[in-house]
Amino acid sequence: MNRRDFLRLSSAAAVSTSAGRLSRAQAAPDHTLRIGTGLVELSAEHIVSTTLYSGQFPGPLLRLAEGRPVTIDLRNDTDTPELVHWHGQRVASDVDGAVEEGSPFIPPHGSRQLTFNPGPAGFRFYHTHVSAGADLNRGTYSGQVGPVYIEPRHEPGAYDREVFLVLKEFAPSLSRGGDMAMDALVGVESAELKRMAAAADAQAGPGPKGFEVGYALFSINGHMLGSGEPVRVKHGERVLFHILNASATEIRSLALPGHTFRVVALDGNPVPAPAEVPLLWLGTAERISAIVEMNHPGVWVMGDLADDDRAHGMGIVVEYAGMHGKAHWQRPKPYRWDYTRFGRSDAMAAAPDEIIELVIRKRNAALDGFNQWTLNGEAFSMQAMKPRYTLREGRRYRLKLRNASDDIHPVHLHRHSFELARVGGRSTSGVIKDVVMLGGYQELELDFLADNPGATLFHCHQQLHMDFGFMALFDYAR
Ligand SMILES: [Cu+2]
Repeated sequence: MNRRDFLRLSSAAAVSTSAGRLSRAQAAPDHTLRIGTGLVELSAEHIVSTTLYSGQFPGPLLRLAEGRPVTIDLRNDTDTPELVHWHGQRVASDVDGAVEEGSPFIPPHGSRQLTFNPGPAGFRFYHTHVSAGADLNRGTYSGQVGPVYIEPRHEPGAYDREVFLVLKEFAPSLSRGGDMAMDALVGVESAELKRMAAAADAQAGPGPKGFEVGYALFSINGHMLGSGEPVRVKHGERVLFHILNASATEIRSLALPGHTFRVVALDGNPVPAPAEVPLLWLGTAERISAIVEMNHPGVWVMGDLADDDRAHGMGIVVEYAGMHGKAHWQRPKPYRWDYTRFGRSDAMAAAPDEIIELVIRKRNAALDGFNQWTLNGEAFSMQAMKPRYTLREGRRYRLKLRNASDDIHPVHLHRHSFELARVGGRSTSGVIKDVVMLGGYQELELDFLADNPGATLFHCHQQLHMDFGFMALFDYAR
């Protein structure tokens, strides 16, 4: 064992440094991420300036190995404090990158070094976790996102080519009202939740609707459709796509005309029942790994169903070897996303030790024109660090989420994975995720084992929702 290995193993917790003061445990990093302003050339005509990781969008793909400690230097070249969140990984609270959990900020023009054990295996990602509020230059509205692939100990390898796709909008602006994809999810609306939403709207009064965020430019891997290199494939190949919805606020769809997707993993976790679907729906921060058999030669647009978003860049060309010409798009038949297709229907999720019920409500335009979100009537407060729930290590919890709003909420639990127990009105088991879409006026039940002590954040991954109240903190009883 050399000194570096020794240091890595001995520094179980992260080491923080402010500018100019080096800690004794600084080691040579395996990876360095520099946070700073840079340009993204989405197309020849559209070049945006935003905050990036290491000057590129998406940030560098970090290939890590499950269980092999990694040291990462985070350098903040900006004038504002930053946070890097290791989304989907089972790390300590001070490494995770959420200030509500106790992770320190990376100071302006300062740095921080982390050492952690990557895991679980699969497709994860990293992104900033600062609150943006009304500042659309900050948080996940910026270009601070990058993919992580944690190599499993045994890779199944049933594919010929692996392609990472990061879906992302740029040039955000505020508007009143938006166009939420209401045809994305299966499931039944609850009359009671609708009544609760109507009552909340009546209470808010007749004013204008709260702000939503819209975008002028759309991209896959930092290029608008038609710019950048196509995905080049060969007839007969099986291509494994790892797709990340890196949007700050939007639900995305993706279809490839004449092809189907065999979904093998959700949020990086292999599903119990891989299944073929004609198109994909992904909430903010969700990942899908799907194998496409290339059996329909041509030049195709792999793109979003929304014509306007695709026309402004949300797509990428898939080109078969030997095929040339203009890329073709065909509108697929409507298809609603059903998580239970990939789960077990023959076995129920294990009974929980405790159920925590959370009712989600919207206060229309309650905060300077922005909607405020509450959980059981309480908006998250950074001062009080509430709402707050206490977990006991080793217990199995069921979160029962009841959405008294018409918005879809991609809800996210930090530092733990959860198992879907009931979604869209259907029971299931075996689908392990870290983000899941909760449909408008719907209910959702998800289970997790309290097996990673430390403060743990739960929130909607829609940046506007999390910044304006939709957040709760779990901590562990001592
Ligand atoms: Cu939400």
